[in-house]
Amino acid sequence: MSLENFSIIESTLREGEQFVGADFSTEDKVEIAQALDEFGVEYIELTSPLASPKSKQDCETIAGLGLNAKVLTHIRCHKKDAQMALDTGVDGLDVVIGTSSYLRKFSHGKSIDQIIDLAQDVMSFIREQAPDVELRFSTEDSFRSSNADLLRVYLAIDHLNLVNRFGVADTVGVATPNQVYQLVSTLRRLTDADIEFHGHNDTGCAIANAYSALSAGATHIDTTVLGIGERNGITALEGFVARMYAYDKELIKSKYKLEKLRDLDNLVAKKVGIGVPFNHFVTGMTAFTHKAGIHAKAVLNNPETYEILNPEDFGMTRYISIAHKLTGWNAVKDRSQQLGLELSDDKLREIAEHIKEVADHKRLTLSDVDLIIFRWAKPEMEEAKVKQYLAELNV
Ligand code: HCA
Ligand code: CU
Repeated sequence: MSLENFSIIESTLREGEQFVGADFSTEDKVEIAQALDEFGVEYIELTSPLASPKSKQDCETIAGLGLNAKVLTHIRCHKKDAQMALDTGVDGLDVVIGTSSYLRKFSHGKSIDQIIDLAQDVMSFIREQAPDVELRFSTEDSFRSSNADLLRVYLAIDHLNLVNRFGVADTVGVATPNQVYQLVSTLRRLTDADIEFHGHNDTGCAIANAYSALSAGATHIDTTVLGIGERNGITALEGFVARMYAYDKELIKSKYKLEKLRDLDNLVAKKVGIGVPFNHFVTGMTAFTHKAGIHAKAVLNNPETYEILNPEDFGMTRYISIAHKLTGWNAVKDRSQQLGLELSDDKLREIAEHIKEVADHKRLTLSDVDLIIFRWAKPEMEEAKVKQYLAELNV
């Protein structure tokens, strides 16, 4: 298994625009596209120019920014869409058509034979117009389409040798990592093009599915910042990057500017009117917070004991929570040192016991704990003086 050569297709400006809270202005899109480009994603996918007149202008604007990332737009499998998309000057087209019985019946009403005819026609048209454009053909709701149908469609297109990439989409978030592995490896075996995976997160498998797709030979993964998209969204950029970091830290550090992730998340969160979820991958408030005394002790000795991600690589800081009944004397020692106190182990043990007793009866804050530490370490010091000292220390 070699996962080194993958690219991120960042779809915050397409799938992300389908998130209920998103309504990006041109300025928003430019700002987000630039932030994604600085982070280092390889592709930026934009809403179809057919969506609205403004969407068309935005494709032109972003295609003209001269970003390092390639700019793609996402269209239905129609010649009219294709022509309009080509006219915007983007680097590539992501073409999609539904193949599941649901979409055939309740969306476009076409049979598999009609889908094949149309797709061959549209792909050939695009290649005639634009021999160098990067071209991807994908099926929507791939994982609720019959395997036989899917293969007929993909093989018919593969036969024409026109596309750079095939996409598979878990449109409703139903696929498991095993199913993704099987479909991607089958396509890998039977076709010559690169393979892109797009996965929704309805059942919490989006990141695992993306990883499974890469393990099976996929080359491109769709993500959005904070995972935003239709319903509860798709593979989150931060989670996917964290997963790949756990696979090969140095590779990911060299591919992306990880320390820019937090600002990118804050930017997008603000634009779509949400906060970064407390437990979000990498950038969530508690992502690097340790609590239990046993954890705190080991983390203070060597953070890797309980951390697969090094917060510093992401410009984040580790936090050890001590204001609770699960605390331990090693964590209290660390905090005491931050407060400028050198205390004996016996003293620290006593203080930790006391904090536990108090915490059994009331909720503590870090300031409460700091005061307790001082009361035990320096009983002679007046409380007003302690408070002034702590305020000046500002830790
Ligand atoms: C959608 C379509 C899509 C397309 C994915 C792709 C999906 O529902 O808006 O083209 O790869 O999830 O199927 O986002
Ligand atoms: Cu989608």
